[in-house]
Amino acid sequence: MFTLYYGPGNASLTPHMLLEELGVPYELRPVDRKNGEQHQPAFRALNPNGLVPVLVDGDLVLYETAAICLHLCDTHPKAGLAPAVGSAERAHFYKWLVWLTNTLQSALITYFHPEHFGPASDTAGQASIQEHAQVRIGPMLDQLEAQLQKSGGPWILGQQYTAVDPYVLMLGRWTRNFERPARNLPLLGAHLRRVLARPAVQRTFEQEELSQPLV
Ligand SMILES: N[C@@H](CCC(=O)N[C@@H](CS)C(=O)NCC(=O)O)C(=O)O
Repeated sequence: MFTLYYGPGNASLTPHMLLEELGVPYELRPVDRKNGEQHQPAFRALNPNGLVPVLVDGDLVLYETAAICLHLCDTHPKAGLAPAVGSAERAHFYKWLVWLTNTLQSALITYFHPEHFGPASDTAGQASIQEHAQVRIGPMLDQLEAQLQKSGGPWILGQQYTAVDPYVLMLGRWTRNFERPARNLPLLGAHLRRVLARPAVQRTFEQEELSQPLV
C-alpha cells in the first residue's frame, strides 16, 4: 500500500495521476502547506527539503517527483509507463523526465517563488524575476511543441503513453495564467487535452478538487 503526501495541483499531481493509471491501492495524505506543515519535524523526517511530494512504499520513503515516477514505473513494468530498459526510447524517456524536473519545473519554481531569488519587499524586483521566468519558459514550451512534431504524437515519445505525459500536463497546467500558456501551442495544447481526457487523470483532478481552468 502506497501513501502519497500531496498538495492539490502541486508537484505531487504527477505521481497521483500515475497511481490512478496503475490502479493500485494507495492512500492520499494532504500536507497543510498554508500552515507550514512541510516545515514541521514530522514532515522533514520524511523529506528534509520540506517539499511535496513524498511517497511511502512500505519501508521505503521517497521524495523528488522524478524519482517517484521512476519507482512507480519500475515496480509496475507491465503497465508500460516507461519504454523497455536499454532501448533508445528508454534513454529519451530519461532525458525528458530529467529535463522536465530540472529545467522546466525549476524555471516554473522561479516564477512561483520569486522571493527565493530576491527580497520579497522589492515589488518591482519580484515582478521582474517573474517576467524573466516567463521569457525563459517560452522556448522550453516550444521544445515540447517541436518534440510532438518530431514524434508524431499522440504522446511525447510517440505511440507509447509514458510517465512524461502526465508530467507535461502538470507543468503545462502551471502555465495556465501565463501570457502565453502551454495550451496555446497547437500540438502541445492538443496533447494536454488528450492527457486530461484519460479516465485516470479525470479521477485524479476530481480527487484534488482542481478548479477551472484545468490547463
Ligand atoms: N524537486 C522537487 C520540487 C518539489 C516542490 O517544489 N514542491 C513544492 C510544491 S509544488 C513544495 O512543496 N513547496 C513547499 C514550500 O515551498 O514550502 C520535486 O520535484 O519533488
